[in-house]
Amino acid sequence: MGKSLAPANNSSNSTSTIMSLTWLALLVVAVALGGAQAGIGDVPADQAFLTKQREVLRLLNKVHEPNRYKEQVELGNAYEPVNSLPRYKNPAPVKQLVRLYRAGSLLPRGAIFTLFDDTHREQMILLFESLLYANDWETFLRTAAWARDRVNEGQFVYALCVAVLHREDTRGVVLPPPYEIYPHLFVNSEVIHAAYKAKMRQEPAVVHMNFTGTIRNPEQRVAYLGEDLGMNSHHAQWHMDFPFWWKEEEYGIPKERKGELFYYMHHQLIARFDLERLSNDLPFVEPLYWNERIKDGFYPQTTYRVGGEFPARPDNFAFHDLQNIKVQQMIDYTRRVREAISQQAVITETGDLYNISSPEGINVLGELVEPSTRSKHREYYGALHNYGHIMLGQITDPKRKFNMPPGVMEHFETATRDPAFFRLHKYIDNLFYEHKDLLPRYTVEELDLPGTTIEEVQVDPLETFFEYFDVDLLNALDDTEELPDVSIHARVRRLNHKPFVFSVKVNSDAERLVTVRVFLGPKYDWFGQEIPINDKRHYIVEIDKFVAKVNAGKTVITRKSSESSVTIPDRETTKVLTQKVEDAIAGKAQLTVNKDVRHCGYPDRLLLPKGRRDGMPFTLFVVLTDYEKDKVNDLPYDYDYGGSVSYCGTLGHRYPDAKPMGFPFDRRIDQDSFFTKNIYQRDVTITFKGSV
Ligand SMILES: [Cu+2]
Repeated sequence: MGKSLAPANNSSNSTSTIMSLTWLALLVVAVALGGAQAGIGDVPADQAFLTKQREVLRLLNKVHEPNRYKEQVELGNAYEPVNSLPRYKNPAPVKQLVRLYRAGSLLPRGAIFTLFDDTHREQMILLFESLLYANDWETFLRTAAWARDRVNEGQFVYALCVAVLHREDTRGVVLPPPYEIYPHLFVNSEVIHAAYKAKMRQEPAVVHMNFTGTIRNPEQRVAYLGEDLGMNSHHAQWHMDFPFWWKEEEYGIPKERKGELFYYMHHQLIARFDLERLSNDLPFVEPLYWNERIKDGFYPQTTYRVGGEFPARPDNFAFHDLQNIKVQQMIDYTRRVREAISQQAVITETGDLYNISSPEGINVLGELVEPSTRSKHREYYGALHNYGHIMLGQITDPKRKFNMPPGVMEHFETATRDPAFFRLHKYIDNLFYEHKDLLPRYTVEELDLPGTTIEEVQVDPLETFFEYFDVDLLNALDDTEELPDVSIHARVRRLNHKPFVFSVKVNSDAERLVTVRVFLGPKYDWFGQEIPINDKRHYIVEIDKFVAKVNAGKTVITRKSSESSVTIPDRETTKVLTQKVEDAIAGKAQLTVNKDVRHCGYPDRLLLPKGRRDGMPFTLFVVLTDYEKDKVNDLPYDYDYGGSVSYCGTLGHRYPDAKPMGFPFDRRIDQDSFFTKNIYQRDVTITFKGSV
């Protein structure tokens, strides 16, 4: 899943195949787990690791039904967590979890879980902590096997995945893609219906899926982005890597610059959405506000697995008071946050003022607005982002009169389907920029890299197209153990681009390591007017960031689009993953495991916006900075941290770039002094080459 800076293996099936020297050993090939090319962090998977990988895949198989793996069931039945308390670093959560289970107070299996519901979330956290605090793999597995058939499946999947991502002894374990664990959240009801029909006849089927809505709704032109499976997975995985409920000190696992990353990743999602809008002749997305009607409605046309449509929102709907969150509160929270921004200081719980005028201020603000558990004052500044999700999710049944299920905005897996997601985040992003715009412009000394000049940037023709992709619906359908699985897939349309290579010609007065930062921005706005750089910076998306060595004299740095630090390739399917693991356990193949494997990452396919048929002009920027000043640790300069650091940071390391995220476009720009010799811009054209 990760990418590396090592020479790439270009085999078309994206696995690395090492032919052995003897014919006898020909059957045993080494393949990388997770579908990635073999990278720097790859090591051979031993039997102990393979067993862990297999057990995790089994635990996540058909989670809506009772566990089919007898050994795991027996392990769970025989396990009594409260008799094994010394096996947990902190036994309190598991004790409490069992107490709630015995009292029948846990969210039942089959019920809809949402992270935004306090009770649902608190119970999920108890399970997560039980799994995290298990002293060893054995205890972890027993706890998970016990919970698999006793805890709500939504809570179980979320807690298990976050635990696997954060335990030292499960590093490198690959999780199935979320759209295969719960396909219902990713495909529409029509598809599920057709899939059931096929399943009843036990016939293999491929069901075509259309995007939500009709062409009479202009927003539908960009539904391919908001409803993209990879995009939704990226967003869901990001919130697993950086949960808002994370207790850093208690868990002993720091999440450095999490508030800043919250701002930056979401800012980039909106900027990317805006570039897609421009490509489709739509203006930039407008922020929403609490006392204004939401112009565009949304009909998700998606059904929960247990039944019940996701609630729809008609056009021109207004926000309403919910039982626990009032519209006026949201307005008050906003005013207080803006006050803090203009004063460049937030009020803490003890009534002190905490300065946010330094570059680190954005992190404090991110923690305040999301909010994370590190909010400087939760009561005073509230929970603008999280409550925003809830306000939108429950907008059509604010008094719970009709007991409607949670809306798409109440799951990270489905939130980006609703165009209001981008409007909510634009409103939040504007707050972040109110703050950023108060910071001083970068000085020429901060921007320049003396002695280093970019002479030229070349790039292949940039071309995009639509293609079809089949999603495995195996887990969407109830069945019985006696019936064999038949292959039923949903066929979705998705954006992709031709792989491209760019090269940067650098002239340097000395050998040095440079961070190469590559960005793409719009050239013209919706009215066809050229956008000045100081406005353009809001719509600039990061394409890549990597470290390269330049020699004294001229150096040409080349880089492939597939190596981008923003993206990950397609996730491996559960089926392929399972097969690889079984083959490796049986000794038929050798697996390599990447301990830095990432599940979070923007899809490689979406690296470029769609552009237009007749070619759409964009601006490409390349910025070189001094790696010696950017580096935060002593790892090799070309270490790739699993491949998707730009939007996803790392797991287990510091964010590997000391510069503010989005540098140098995150602050106001004076166009007369901005373009030092190490900052280069040129026009590029993105051409959309037809549809399927
Ligand atoms: Cu989000």
